[in-house]
Amino acid sequence: MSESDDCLFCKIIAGQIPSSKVYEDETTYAFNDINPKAKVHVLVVPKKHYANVAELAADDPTELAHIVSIAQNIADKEFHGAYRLVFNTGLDAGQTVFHVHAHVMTGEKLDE
Ligand code: IU
Repeated sequence: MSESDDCLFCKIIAGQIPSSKVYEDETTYAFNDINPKAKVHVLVVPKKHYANVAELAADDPTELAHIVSIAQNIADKEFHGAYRLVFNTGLDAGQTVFHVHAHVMTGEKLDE
């Protein structure tokens, strides 16, 4: 079994678990967070499995830049280009799903 066989977000990307899709292209998938922390809270994930943003940045910085541009596009549409972008990295930082995901929070003025 490969590590991604047991990965929740790999299953969401594959359509084996339902999600509220916001955007999809060849390399990247975005869906609404099931437990939103802002009016608009989207998770943007590479289709290829990486455990965290450091692994993604080391292996495919172009995909990381692509994820940032998707975040920007969501925020341009939802809240005049203002957004918070978070990559929780490691258990002690609150990462609970070990398939890298950008939290894009927007749609309203955010607390500081
Ligand atoms: P974290 O950075 O790994 O803690 O973020 C995981 C996010 O995945 C968290 O905000 C959850 O609400 C979200 N999530 C989801 O959208 N759908 C799910 O089935 C599960 C978690 I489990």
